[in-house]
Amino acid sequence: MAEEGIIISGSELPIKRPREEELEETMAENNNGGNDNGVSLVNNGEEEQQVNGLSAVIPGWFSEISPMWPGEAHSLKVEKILFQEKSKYQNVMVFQSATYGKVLVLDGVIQLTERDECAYQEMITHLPLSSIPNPKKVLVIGGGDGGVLREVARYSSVDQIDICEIDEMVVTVSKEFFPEVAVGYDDPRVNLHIGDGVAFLKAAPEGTYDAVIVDSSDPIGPAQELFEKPFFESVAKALRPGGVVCTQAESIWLHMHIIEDIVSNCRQIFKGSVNYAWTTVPTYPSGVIGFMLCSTSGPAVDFKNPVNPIDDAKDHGNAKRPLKFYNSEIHSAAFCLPSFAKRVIEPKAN
Ligand code: SPD
Repeated sequence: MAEEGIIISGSELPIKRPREEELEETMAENNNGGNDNGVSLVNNGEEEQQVNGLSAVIPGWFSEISPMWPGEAHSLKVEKILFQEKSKYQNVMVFQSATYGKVLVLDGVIQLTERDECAYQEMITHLPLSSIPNPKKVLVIGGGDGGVLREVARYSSVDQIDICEIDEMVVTVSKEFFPEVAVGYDDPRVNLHIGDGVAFLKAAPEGTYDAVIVDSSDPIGPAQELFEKPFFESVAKALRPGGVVCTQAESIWLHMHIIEDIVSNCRQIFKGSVNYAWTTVPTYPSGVIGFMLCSTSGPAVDFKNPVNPIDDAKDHGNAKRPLKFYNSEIHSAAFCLPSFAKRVIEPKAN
């Protein structure tokens, strides 16, 4: 029987769905006065910090506390805080960690680390782009750090790479502190638009893009609308027949209720293929992250069997380095779901 506040989300695992009021309570409890997600950013001081009576985990460590993953917090040892400022949209921070290189944090949530960013950026890009022949026009929504651009730039068939990032500070900070990620901006095919991705897509002429990649942060804060049905409708409209979208789609361990909603919306909107894939990223909550892959009606797309393999390409394009994470085997493996997730995501198959 489900406890109050616990919803069995169509699976045998008790997936906690934080109710609105629980989220608010958690945020209030963890509020450290400067961060909406209630993150404990702990100084390098000797004394254990107290945050509203709660122990601030371990001094000198960054702990990622958020109502999106209640009751747990991954921590990284901080060597030095390199940047911290509030942009128009969010808190932006960069710190040097002891074990993962430099880390980019938005509103208290890790977006990338130098050590494991390859896994996320390569997968969110190559899962969709290796699945269609000759992608030409690609749109990236979010992704202001430039890592997805770096990966899109590997495809010589691509002649236009548009990116719409809401927060200019993410772009400037990435260029300053993460040159190996922001190298994506050096490609002459890239057109950067600073603005709201939702509005950008609404205004895009119908059938413009071969692929849209939605590299968003989590659905609290500026990225919230990127997880909602009207946004997916705009994506479908902006894609050509048989065009593909790949969106950041959270963790099967933490967010099955969010994934269930995304899958249900996508099944209604995208009349081609609809698939969920996932991969490991050690510094993301629960150590995994998923991707929603869909195609519009038109030429069929089989995401599980890519027609445009990239991993044996000799030319690395403007990425200037070989792939670190992605390969054909990992592509196929990404679509293998644990049984509890399969029952929710692929109900017809069970
Ligand atoms: N929980 C954090 C998910 C962040 C996904 N976006 C990362 C941006 C990297 N380009």
